Amino acid sequence: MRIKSVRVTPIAFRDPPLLNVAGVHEPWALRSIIEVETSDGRVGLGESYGEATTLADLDAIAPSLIGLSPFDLNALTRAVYARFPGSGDPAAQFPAGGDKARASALGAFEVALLDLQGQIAGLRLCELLGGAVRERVPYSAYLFYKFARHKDPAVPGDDWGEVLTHAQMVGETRRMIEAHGFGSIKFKGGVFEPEYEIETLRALRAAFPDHPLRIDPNGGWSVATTRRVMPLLDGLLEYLEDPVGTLAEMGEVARFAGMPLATNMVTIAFGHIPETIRLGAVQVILSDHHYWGGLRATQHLAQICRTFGLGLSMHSNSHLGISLAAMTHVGAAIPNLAYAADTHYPWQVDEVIAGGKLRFEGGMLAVPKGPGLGVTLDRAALAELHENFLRCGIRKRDDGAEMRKHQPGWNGKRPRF
Ligand code: GKR
Ligand code: MG
Repeated sequence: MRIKSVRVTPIAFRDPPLLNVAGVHEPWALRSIIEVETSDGRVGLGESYGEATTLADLDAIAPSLIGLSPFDLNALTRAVYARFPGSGDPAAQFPAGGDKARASALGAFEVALLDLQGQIAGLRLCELLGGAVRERVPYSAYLFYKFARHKDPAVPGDDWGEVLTHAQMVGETRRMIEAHGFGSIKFKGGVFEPEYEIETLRALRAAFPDHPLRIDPNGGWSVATTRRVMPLLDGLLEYLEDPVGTLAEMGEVARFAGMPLATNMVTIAFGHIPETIRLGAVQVILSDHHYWGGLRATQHLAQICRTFGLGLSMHSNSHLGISLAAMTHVGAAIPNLAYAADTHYPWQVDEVIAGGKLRFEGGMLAVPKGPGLGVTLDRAALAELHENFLRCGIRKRDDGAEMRKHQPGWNGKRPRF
């Protein structure tokens, strides 16, 4: 059985005005939906970034997949690498660093081929990855400060309202936890002065005394600022995520931090691991199959983390159900997944998979019942979300430009504090 056709459909879905160090989310988030069809009519699915550069890569690679066996992942790797000559070691099974576009393209197609393999074998994707060590994967409540609505009056509001105060954040968290049962809290910082955000954390600690807490300023603090606020964080956090913006700075912070440091910003490829270990800069890697090179690369990373005594969890951007299904399969197959994974999913009201949104229970997502990813496309929804993409005019995420509509003087400089 061979690959007969490959379709990449850009989509845009509604996204609330969530705040972060880079600015504020635009009204539309972009993704790409990948369909790889075999000669016998099966369709394997993938989901990835939807920016113009990713779409150009995926479209350029797609024709070279025609005729391949969906089991030939090494041929997939060669086809993907041919698009990026000179971007890294062509013999490396998984990209090494400095080649995020290549790793992202590989991850996008790899999931679709693994979905096909599962369908052909009649096995769930997690079984192809070695078997489920857990049937339900834990996720965390992912909290953001947010504006009440987008600047453009034509964009309909969401029903979360404004979240800028400690009390509003406690309300947001309560709603998120009541709806989905999450047992851990990830709080997106880098928006206000750290002392203010730590007050918000204290309010969360008081309201949810048993939920592990994390804050992620996305590299928005300087080393000096992080040193200043470290005593205030003492005893509050499960881990501190990307307080500062470079690997060297994370190494400096690690020398005085009283808690583990996590990252999805400074150790983002295999080639970064030796220096990460040398500096002792990071204790938890937040993997993301979208840019580490796929689900097998994520497993490979998990093994490296075990070898070096690092914790592992998963990072998220705004995404829909195909990505969540893929995360859940790999999360089910990784024995040393140490923390509840991040997901933006509860912020999304749109969906592209048949049957509507996947449901968390007790903060966990059950592995979709197979075969493969265990999810299929809702074609009407895909068409509608593609229409959104055509109409919305956004081709590259720009949280800073969106922020300037609210605060014209915004410059997005980092570290902000
Ligand atoms: O969606 O605003 C956001 C996040 O800040 C996202 O862009 C990050 O990639 O979630 C992410 C993170 O953990 O750093
Ligand atoms: Mg992060």
